[in-house]
Amino acid sequence: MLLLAERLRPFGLVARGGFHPAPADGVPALAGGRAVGTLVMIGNVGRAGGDPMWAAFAGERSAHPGPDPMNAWTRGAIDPLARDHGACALYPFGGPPHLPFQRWAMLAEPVSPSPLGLLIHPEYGLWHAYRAALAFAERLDLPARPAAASPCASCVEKPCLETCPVQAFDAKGYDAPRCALHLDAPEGADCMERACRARRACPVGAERAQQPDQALFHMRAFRRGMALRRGGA
Ligand code: B12
Repeated sequence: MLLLAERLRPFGLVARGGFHPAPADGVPALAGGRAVGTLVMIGNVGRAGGDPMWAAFAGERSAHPGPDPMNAWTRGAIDPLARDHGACALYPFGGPPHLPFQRWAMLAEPVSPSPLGLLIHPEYGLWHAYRAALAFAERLDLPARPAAASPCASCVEKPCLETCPVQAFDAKGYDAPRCALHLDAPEGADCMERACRARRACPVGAERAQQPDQALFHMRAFRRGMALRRGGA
């Protein structure tokens, strides 16, 4: 695992725990139908002053001129590493169908669903994501998953549910088309340029929020994805 951490560091990525999958966890079998013995989650975590993954990606962005530069960059980082470790690389993108990364994340580390649908981490808050998972045939020794209560359980005011300018979030879920319409309008500039206002309203790990260049990149990707779903450009 130490070697893995060293290989991930230049990309600003980190190993985010792992677990030994059960058949119900939806982890695809390896080539030849062999069951996965260990799944290790890989992702990025925001830091005050900037997300190290963003810094690494930004330096290589021009090498990936296609429509999904971060996904292409991620494959470029993870595929060789998986090969060298004798693992199979799985990715959160490329669906539908989507691999259940959020379900896997909850088995690997102390994250839990926030009212926004994003998983919240007790330290990183909402400022983290998953970029890949490494599937090993072997049942590797793993440290025990630390237990931690969800910060949302003791949050009385729930500012995340009060802050969206178009009330795209409520107890029933996330109205993504409503959110995207707002982002298309001039009034959406604040969410576009500084990241989702509801996400920023959460006090947990707030100092780790994305810097404007990273926020704009992700929000543009989200808006482009929503336009494609609508059949737009
Ligand atoms: C489709 C998708 C979307 C869709 C629809 C999401 C939706 N809520 O309907 C759209 C395009 C709208 C979207 C948007 C965004 N997404 Co998205 N998305 C996905 C994707 C590719 C698939 C999700 C899915 O359908 N999985 C299939 C199901 C079967 O998997 P599952 O893990 O078992 O699903 C469980 C969770 O979804 C969970 N769950 C989800 N919502 C809720 C809500 C509650 C209340 C509860 C209890 C549980 C819960 O319950 C499910 C059952 O176990 C995932 C990546 C992935 N492969 O998981 C990213 C992912 C969920 N998205 C992510 C992110 C960050 C975003 C954005 C914030 C990106 C951005 N712009 O910065 C935006 C949100 C826009 C905003 N306001 O900022 C991250 C979330 C990381 C985290 N901290 O949890 C993921 C995991 C991708 C990643 N690279 O890490 N997304």
